[in-house]
Amino acid sequence: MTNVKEMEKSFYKDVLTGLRSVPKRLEPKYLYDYRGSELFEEITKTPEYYPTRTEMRILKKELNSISHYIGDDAALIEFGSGSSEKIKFLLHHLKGIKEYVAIDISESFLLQSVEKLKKEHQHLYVHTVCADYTVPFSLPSLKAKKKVLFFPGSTIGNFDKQERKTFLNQMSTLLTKGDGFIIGVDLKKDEKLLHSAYNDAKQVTRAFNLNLLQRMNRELLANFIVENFEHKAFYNHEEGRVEMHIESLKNQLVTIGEEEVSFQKGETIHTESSYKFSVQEFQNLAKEANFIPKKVWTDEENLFSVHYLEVKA
Ligand code: AVJ
Repeated sequence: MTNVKEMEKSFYKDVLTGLRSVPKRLEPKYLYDYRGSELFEEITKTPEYYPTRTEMRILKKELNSISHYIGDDAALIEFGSGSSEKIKFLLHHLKGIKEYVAIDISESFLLQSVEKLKKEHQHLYVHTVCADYTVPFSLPSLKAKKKVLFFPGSTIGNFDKQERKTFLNQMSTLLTKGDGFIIGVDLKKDEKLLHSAYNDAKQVTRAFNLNLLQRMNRELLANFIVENFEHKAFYNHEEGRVEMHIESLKNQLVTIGEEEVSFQKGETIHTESSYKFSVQEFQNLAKEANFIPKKVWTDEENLFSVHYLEVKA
């Protein structure tokens, strides 16, 4: 288990480093405290945010094919247990899953969602790991014959070029020859659709982004005045990613713990990138990280893709 005090210390350190950088930035993982995880769940229910719903539709449509790739004695290992709908669905319908490992950075969220699962699947071996999967960690020892990693929601899109390389390589080291990796990847598409997915009318995405300021107020004794900042999200064509920023609406000075940080009017904190890929682009990445792309499932409108990769050696 990760020590909470240690986590808070590194949050403080990372915040100061990020806000003293030019341009200012904060790692997207910090968006997901308990409140942030709740708000993300709410985002997935907005009409504009298509990824979660589309991925779920693909899983339903392709259940038989997925079952074939998973096999009859597998441990499913999930990153980010916030996506409980997808997991519930797979565990309920795929008899080949004998064991389940939930890995999440938010311990309270993790324990809560896993408690329910245990009650509903009494014959399933369930393990929880509270970890930051952007740094190396190891898996508990498992009983099932085959390991299949499950990384839905296009969270891979949060990582920059180097981070996703490291991540995919690290995932392949958790596995042995013949093990699998099911990963959801958001596809490149019409810019207007992307824009509205990150600028929903009910402004849930705005609340999700600005919660990061409130989190710093709560946990780091910062004094951000939330009204003095605004949510900003747009598609960056050259980079092939949606960028989410928090924009300062005026020149201002903010205290964070013992330190002060100044903001110029119009200056932003880059809080998240969400890269979009073509099927080919993603398969090439997978190949570079010791995986064989075995199968890709998509929806009819080509909004989203789910890949089955097999580890090579
Ligand atoms: C959970 C990282 C996949 O990038 O679409 C949703 C997070 N941010 N709306 C995404 C998010 C703003 C989401 N991921």
